[in-house]
Amino acid sequence: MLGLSNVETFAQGEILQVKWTDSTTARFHAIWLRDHSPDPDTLSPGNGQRLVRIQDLPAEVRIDGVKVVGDAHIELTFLPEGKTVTFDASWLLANRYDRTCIDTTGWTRPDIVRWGEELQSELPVASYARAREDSGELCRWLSDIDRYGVAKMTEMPRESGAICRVVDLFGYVRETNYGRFFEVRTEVDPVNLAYTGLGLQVHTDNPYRDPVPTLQLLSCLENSVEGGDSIVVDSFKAVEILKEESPEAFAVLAGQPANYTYAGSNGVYLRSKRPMIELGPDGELLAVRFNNRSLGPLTDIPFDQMPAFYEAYRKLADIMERPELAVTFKLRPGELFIVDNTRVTHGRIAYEGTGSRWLQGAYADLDSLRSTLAVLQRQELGEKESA
Ligand code: NM2
Ligand code: OGA
Ligand code: ZN
Repeated sequence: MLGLSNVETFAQGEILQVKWTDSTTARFHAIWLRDHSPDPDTLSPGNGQRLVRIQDLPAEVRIDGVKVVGDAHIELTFLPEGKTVTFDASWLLANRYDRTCIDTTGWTRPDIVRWGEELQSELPVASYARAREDSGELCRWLSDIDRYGVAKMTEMPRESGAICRVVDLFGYVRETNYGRFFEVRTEVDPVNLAYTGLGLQVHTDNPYRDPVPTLQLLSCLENSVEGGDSIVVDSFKAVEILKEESPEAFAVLAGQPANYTYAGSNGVYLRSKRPMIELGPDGELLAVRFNNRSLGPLTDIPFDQMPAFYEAYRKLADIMERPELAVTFKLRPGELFIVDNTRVTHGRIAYEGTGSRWLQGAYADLDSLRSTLAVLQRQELGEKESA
């Protein structure tokens, strides 16, 4: 653990500067520190939730007096309250925001790996049987999904609905109008083109929902037909290429709202208005919505911008279909794949003829996947440290 080398205040106590022994230096504002005071009147000791409103904290808060306690704690007194609180120096280090060398692109999280066809031979995979028994194996699988946005699972129980047991490993099924889980096979009078033998261009599912399900799973019970191979493409990679090759096209898709709709079955009329490329306030790439079947009438794009939008959409679609971006595989009975549905698009080639194809699908969400992952990682770290 890093020790403290110097702690002082500036600007009449409005700023605290902390220097650690590796010469990492970070400034903190008094209001930020006061807001995060780890005392039982500010943060509930049981659950860490804040007990006060922002207006309960003095706007003119200043730090009056700093004391280093041992090598790992800093004691601060806040005025005008005269409140003394002890901060953990390693907590401050982990949560510092005064970083000059902050990644200014800030485009995707640094641990996200954008991939193309090279992932074909290294598609992350885990066995259901092992992941259920071994939390290290589960942790690795979830971490791969977090980083690559896609993974396979093998050795699933060969029974209808087993897909929900995979979701149980990390989170909760997101039930929708399609059911808790749904059958993906050729049907008479299909309510969705997924329930036919047609090929499906790579897409993210349910862009017409807001919020969209952030994880999609597809499991295989039978697949003896000709065709029906699965395709996955990292849309974050595709968008990166679009941004490089045509910044204007990127700007249009990120800057104009698209409309998505689904009204294929009785009693359902889903609509959303969201950009095809969604960026955060700092320019971070947050999500892609790409689905040729479900793009609704675009009604909220200015008349003059419409041709540019369609041109940009075509460009992105062309990139999405570049062979060097595609990873393909044919699901076998007992196998499943999962995608981050805000990022990795999936599709299939057409199938027909003799044999049968029976997949099941389900939705879930990334928040609980990442939560489970974080808990398992902390557990692993603890085990390593105590070993
Ligand atoms: N199904 C498989 O988002 C979509 O409409 C793709 C979804 C019907 C649940 C298909
Ligand atoms: C879907 C889908 C692909 C397939 O159900 O959403 O994209 O392989 N299916 O059937
Ligand atoms: Zn789909």
